[in-house]
Amino acid sequence: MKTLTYVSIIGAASFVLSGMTHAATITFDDIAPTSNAIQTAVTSDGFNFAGDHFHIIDTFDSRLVSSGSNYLSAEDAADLGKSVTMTHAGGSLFNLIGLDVGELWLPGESLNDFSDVLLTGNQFGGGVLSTTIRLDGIRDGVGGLNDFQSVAIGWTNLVSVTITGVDSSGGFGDYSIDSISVSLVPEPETYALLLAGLGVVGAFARRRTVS
Ligand SMILES: [Ca+2]
Ligand SMILES: [Ca+2]
Repeated sequence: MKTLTYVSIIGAASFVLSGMTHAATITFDDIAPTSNAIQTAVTSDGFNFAGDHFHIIDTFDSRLVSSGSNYLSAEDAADLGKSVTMTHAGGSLFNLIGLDVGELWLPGESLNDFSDVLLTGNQFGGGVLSTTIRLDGIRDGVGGLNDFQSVAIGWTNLVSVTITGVDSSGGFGDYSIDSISVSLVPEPETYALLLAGLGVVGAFARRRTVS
C-alpha cells in the first residue's frame, strides 16, 4: 500500500516534469505575412525574434522558396541581412531541439546569395555553442520538392540563439527558417516547489499508513 502510494507520487511528479519540458514548435503561422515590409522584431509562439532586416512570408513571390506556410526570411539587402536573435518572450531558458532551414531565392534569380546558416547559442552561465549548416541548394518554390531541410541541434539551457546567413564569399547571405523545435527549461523554483509538495504528500502518506 505504502509502496503503491510512493509509486503513484513519483508517477505524478514525472508527469508534471515531463509536461513542463514538453516540446513546442515555433511556426510563424500565428503572424500575418508581412510581404515586403521590413521587420525588426516579431513574436511567434512565445518567442521573440529581433534583427535588422527580415520578413515573415508565405511564398508571395514566385521567385522564393516555400514551406507551404509562413516562415522567417532574412535578406542580405544592402548589407542589412545580418542576424536574427531569438529569445523566450517570458525570459525562460530554453532547449533548441532542431529547426528547418532553407534558401530564400530560387535558382536563376539574380538575388541568389546563400551558402551556410550559422547558429550561435548563448547558454546560461556563459557557454557559447555554434554550428554551421550548409544549405542543400534544393529549392523549387511552391509544391514539388521540399525547399527546407530539417536539422537536429540538441542544445540546452539557452538564453538566446542567433541565426546568421553566410554567402559564398563569407559575407551576409539570405536564408529562411521555419518549424523551430524548442522546450522550456523549468525554473529552479519550480523544482523546489514540486519537491516541497512531494515532501508534504509523502509525510501525509506516511502518517496515514501508521494510523
Ligand atoms: Ca511555418
Ligand atoms: Ca533547400
